Parts: sequence; structure tokens; C-alpha cells
Amino acid sequence: MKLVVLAGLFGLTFGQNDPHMKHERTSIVHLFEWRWEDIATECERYLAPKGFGGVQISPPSESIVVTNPWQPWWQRYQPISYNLCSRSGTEEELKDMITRCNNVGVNIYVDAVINHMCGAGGGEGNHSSCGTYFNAHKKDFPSVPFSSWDFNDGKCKTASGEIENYNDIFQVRDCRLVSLLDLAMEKDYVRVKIVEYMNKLIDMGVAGFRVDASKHMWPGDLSTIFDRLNNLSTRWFPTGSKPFIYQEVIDLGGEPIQAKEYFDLGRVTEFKYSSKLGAVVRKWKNEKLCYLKNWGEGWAFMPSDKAVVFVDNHDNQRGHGAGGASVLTFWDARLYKMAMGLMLAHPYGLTRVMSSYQWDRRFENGKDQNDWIGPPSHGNGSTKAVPINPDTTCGEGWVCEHRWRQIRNMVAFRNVVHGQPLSNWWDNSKNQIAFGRGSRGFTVINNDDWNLSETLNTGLPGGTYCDVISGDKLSGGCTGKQLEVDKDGRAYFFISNKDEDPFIAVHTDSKLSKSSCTL
Ligand code: QV4
Ligand code: CA
Repeated sequence: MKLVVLAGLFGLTFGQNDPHMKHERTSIVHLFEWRWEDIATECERYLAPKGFGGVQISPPSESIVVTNPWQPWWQRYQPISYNLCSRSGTEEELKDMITRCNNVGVNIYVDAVINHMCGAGGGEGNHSSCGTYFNAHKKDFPSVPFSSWDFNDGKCKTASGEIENYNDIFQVRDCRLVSLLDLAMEKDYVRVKIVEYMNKLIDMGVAGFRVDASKHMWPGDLSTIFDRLNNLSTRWFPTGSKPFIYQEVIDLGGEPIQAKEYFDLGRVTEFKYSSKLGAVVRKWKNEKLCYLKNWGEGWAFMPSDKAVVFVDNHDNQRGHGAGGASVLTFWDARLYKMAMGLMLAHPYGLTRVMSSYQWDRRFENGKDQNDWIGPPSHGNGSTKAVPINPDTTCGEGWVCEHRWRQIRNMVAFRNVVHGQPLSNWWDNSKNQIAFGRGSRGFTVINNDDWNLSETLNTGLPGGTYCDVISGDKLSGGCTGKQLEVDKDGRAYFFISNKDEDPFIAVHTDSKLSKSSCTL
């Protein structure tokens, strides 16, 4: 509530930090490459009941269709127009999905690709997701329309027209990122077209945007664009709500362009978080879990209320973008769950959960030759539906990390402890740590190569709790481990380093009611 009042007082830009989540929900899930139809169903049958606050969707704009390699996932980062047909579905399906998700209180955040159109080598014709004609060589995109004078080539000073040196801020903003035709965003006409696209989505009911490649756009240009965005639809959001903005800026340090240049405009992705957390959980370079005691700003991350955090994203899980080899993914499931548990238990940042598909990795010279492979699809390239197995996991190569019990239950944990400070920190000076969130939740992690056996102060009310990592609270009992907290808040913990998941988490909603024990 406080946040809403403050946002009103300080006006516009501050409001764009607020994800406008409903029912005290706190996390975003990125349903990477999912079809709109499947997202709609997932909102109703899973995301709303399990307490997910919002979905980041893949770019809904018309994109190039690449056939060599065969329909890579990254074709969707090469817009042809702002028409709304894509590999995920039609405009009607998009609209239906946004409506159905909003109706169950799950927000939709759009991945907006506005820095560029398709690659300069994208050819000519109508190999585009709505079948619209374009000519990349002539920089002609009649369906927007954009033509050659809407692009930056005059401004870019490199011989190749490409970004050659990330130490030159002019190149990074005005030249082509991997040959992608760079839009001249200082032109009012270009701004108008981008604003029209974003406003159309806002009017359909989306709650905000992940702004792709923000590092490659001038903050001043972005500012004028964001200032012209409509307020969110009053069908689902309070009057005067500004769209949530989170900008993709990869700032791992060492470059002149810094994340903080974008703080006035909204939130920013904190890539240091992903790369450092991976290194700590992998125990690389002498990193230890106990060093997480001052995790967050203490690690030179951006202010918590500016940060969007994640263990991995769709780029760095396959070696694109940056972040390096330390990044944990579903391929390292045991460590991944531990890292997700840490992220979701810790108060720092706004959390985004990745939901992926599998592909055939083929490493050569340390690089995955198959890092381009698109989502599970039929022979004609259309994306497969996400089937749900009887045990609630997903089939057909969809990984659905967000449905893994440990991750799903930590999303709920974060909702329960929202607003509570970090408390009752304990560590063994190595890789066993524990911390709580006020009197609402507590987690203990053992990443050492020996057992953990400790009596700790949890800060929780006395009683019996279900561990939400090894199981669930179900009809008055626990399907996994059970924990006794005494009247002083102390509890004995034993975690074998051989456990499938060597961590425990309990919270006030996983507490068994007295009656079920005494009756
Ligand atoms: C290639 C060469 C070029 C050459 C060109 C010739 O690399 O040097 O000039 O061919 O035609 C794809 C290909 C890439 C190809 C390019 C243009 O992979 O090899 O250029 O298309 O045809 C995704 C992928 C990119 C992909 C792009 C467009 O990751 O590989 O490029 O989509 O399809 C930086 C940025 C950051 C960015 C990150 C990946 O600061 O903003 O790199 N992250 C975002 C998205 C990301 C997306 C883009 C930006 C671009 O998260 O998924 O790139 O929209 O760190
Ligand atoms: Ca640019």
C-alpha cells in the first residue's frame, strides 16, 4: 500500500518500478516460447492457484522466419512489423490469453523488441510470421511502415556499421547489434510507431514490459517513449497505474554503460546476481555460501528496489549474452534448485523464474553448436502444445521448472514472507547457512560435503511445520520432512549432504494446525 501512495506522490517514473502484482504475489515466471493458448490455461490451472504474480511472454510482434538454421528461437528477436501474429499464436489468441490471465489475477509482461528490426542480411520477401512483405537490404518494412531514413546508419561511425567496441557508448547505442537494423529512436516518427505498439498491448491489458536490448538505446529516447505510454487498463488495474518497465541492461562491471543510467526509467535486470550466485553455489574460485551474509547491495549489486533477479535467463542458459559458465540451469538440477531456493527465500530484488524447454546440446570447443534450437515443434515449425503428465510435470521436452515442487513451493514461501526482513542468520563459516524472514519463514541449506546437525533459532512461533522442499503440507499432515519448533523458536535440523535436495524451508502457511496433532 505504502508503495502505491508514494508512487502517486512522486509521479510517473517511480510508478514504472511497480509490477502491480495482485494478491500479494511476488514472482514473475518466464514461459519462454510458450503458445498463448497454453499460457492462458496455465494461468488458470496452475499459476494463479500456486501464487505466481505474472508471466513474461516471448515477443508477440511479427518476426522474421529463419529457415537456416531451422526456425531458431532467436528469430523472434528480429521484428518485421508490430503486427501481433507470432509463433506463439494469433492476435485473437494473445488477447484471449491476456484476458484470461488477468481474470485470475496473473499479470502479463511483454518482451518488447524495439531497438531494431531484423538482421541486415535478412533478405527480401514474406518469410515473416504474419506473412508480411519486407526488404532488409533496402530497410523497407511497409507494414509499420519503416523505411531507410528511420534507421541509424548515418549516425553509426564504425566502418562495418556494427558495434565493434563496447567501450564506446556511441557505438553501443547507434550501431548494429549483431547486424540487426538499428532504429533511429531520436526521430519522433519512430517513437510514435513504438509507442503505438506498446499502447496497443497496454489497452489489451498487459501490465508492463521487459525492454529488450535497453543498453543499446539512449536513456533519453526511452524516457520520451515511456512517458507517452497509456495507463494500465482500468478493467483490471487501479486508475492511474503506470506500466511496469524492466530493462535488459547487461552490466557485469567494466563497461562505460552502467545499469544506473536506467534507474529513473524503471527496473533493470541484475546480471551480476545470476553469475555470482552460480559461482557461489558451484563453490568456484573459493566462493562459499557463508559469504551470502551480505548478499545484495553488499555485493555491489544495484539497489534492491531497482533489481529484477534470476538464476538464469533464456540467453545465458545457452551461452548467449553474458554471465559466463558459472550460470546454473535446469541441466544442473540439484544445484539449480538450491540456487532457486536461495533466491526466492532472500529479500533482495524482484524475482523471475525461468521456464525452459530441452534441446540436444552438442558441445564443440566449449560451445554448444545447438544453442539456436527452437521450442518443441512439429515438422512444419509450429510450436507444440505443453502437455501435462499425471504427476503434474510437463511432457514433450518442456522442462517447466516452475512446476518443480521445490521451486513452486519457494514461490509460495516468498509470498508468505513478503515484507519481512532477513533475520536469524547462521553459518558454519563454510557452506552451511540458515536464515529467516522475520517470524514468517526459515530456510537451512547444506552445500558442504558432510552432514549438517544444528539447533538453530528460527524466529518462528512454536509448533510443527512441514518442510516444503522434501514435500508438501497435505490434508493436515506433511508428505515430506516434518520440523518441531519449540516455544522459544528453536528447532533441531539434520540435513545429509547426500539428500536429493540438501535444504529445508518452512513458513507460517506450512505449519500444521494444533488440532490435527491433539485430536
Ligand atoms: C550474425 C553475426 C553478425 C553478422 C550477421 C550477418 O553475429 O556479426 O553481421 O550474422 O548476417 C542472431 C544470430 C547472429 C546473427 C544475427 C543477425 O545468432 O549470429 O548475426 O541473428 O542475423 C538473440 C540472440 C542472438 C540473435 C538475435 C537476433 O541471442 O544470437 O542473433 O536474437 O535473432 C548483448 C546485448 C543484449 C542481448 C545479448 C544477446 O547487450 O541486449 O547480447 N540480449 C537481448 C535478448 C537476446 C536477443 C537480443 C537482445 C537481440 O535477450 O535474446 O538476441 O534482440 O549482450
Ligand atoms: Ca540502438
